[in-house]
Amino acid sequence: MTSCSIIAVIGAPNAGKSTLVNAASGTKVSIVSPKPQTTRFRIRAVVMRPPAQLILTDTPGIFAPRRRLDRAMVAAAWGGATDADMALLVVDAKAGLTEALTAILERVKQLRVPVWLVLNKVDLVDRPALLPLTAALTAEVQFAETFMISATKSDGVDRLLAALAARAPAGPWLFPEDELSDLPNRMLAAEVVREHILRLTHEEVPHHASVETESWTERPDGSARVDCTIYVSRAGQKAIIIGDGGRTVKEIGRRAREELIRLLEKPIHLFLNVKERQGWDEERARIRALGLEES
Ligand SMILES: Nc1nc2c(ncn2[C@@H]2O[C@H](COP(=O)(O)OP(=O)(O)OP(=O)(O)O)[C@@H](O)[C@H]2O)c(=O)[nH]1
Ligand SMILES: [Mg+2]
Repeated sequence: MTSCSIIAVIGAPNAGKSTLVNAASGTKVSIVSPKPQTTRFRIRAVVMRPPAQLILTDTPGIFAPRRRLDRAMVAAAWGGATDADMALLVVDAKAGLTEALTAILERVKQLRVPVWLVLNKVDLVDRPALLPLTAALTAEVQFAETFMISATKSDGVDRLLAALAARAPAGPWLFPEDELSDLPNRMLAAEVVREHILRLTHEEVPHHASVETESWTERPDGSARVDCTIYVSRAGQKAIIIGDGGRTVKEIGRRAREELIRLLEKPIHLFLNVKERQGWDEERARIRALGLEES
């Protein structure tokens, strides 16, 4: 008899949620960067542990939102948790009990679904230091289970998946078993471009950049032409993304293209166009284009 569980992966920005989801699925479904607020919308990864199918929902990090975009992101994260059978609260063990995490715990208490605590980045801290942190967290919220993992090293991830599979409620699989994620290729391309913007630019630029795939054309030779637009809020940000003589945007394109070729296993011709669009992060259409609904 098959079983199936929808598991929301929630937590503060930069806790390692997307890294965990990628480690669990054995491929890259969600972009990762050292900067907070990397993930902007929910992405479902399908992880097969027959007879169980685990659907891990990666969500945006939860923080105090200011912009319309931020509010939609945080709403997507909490929405992910309410729609799920259970939730994993991923905590950066190095960062510990931050103010942001304290605020998240307050709302986690009100969730109706079971929540497991996943202490991540244990490779960065001494084991003894984990005990007071675990005690402080479990004093706040009654977690059904606690796991200690290193998502980058894939330490403890298998054990976590085995426990999730054992607990999955009986029922039919919701996705075809060879499906890795629910992310369409157009969104994947835009996300991979954004990942390299996050990696190659700094300060306010990454958070004011958004990427949309304008067109995707399959060619008779089996390759695809992909045109993406990078939206930024100000002329200065556009200049930074373009770089001296177009150096930065070329490098973003080169890295993104290489990665897309690897992920999609076909030749890709990637064209990037940078547009200044003041206030895009307050624009409903741009936010909807990211797959976010407003609450
Ligand atoms: N040392 C170490 N670093 C980790 C681990 N897991 C994630 N990281 C790093 O932490 C940073 C953030 O990882 P992400 O997976 O993007 O974090 P996230 O929680 O998805 O972040 P948002 O999408 O911004 O909410 C990246 O630089 C990761 O490489 C871990 O187990 N150990
Ligand atoms: Mg993420």
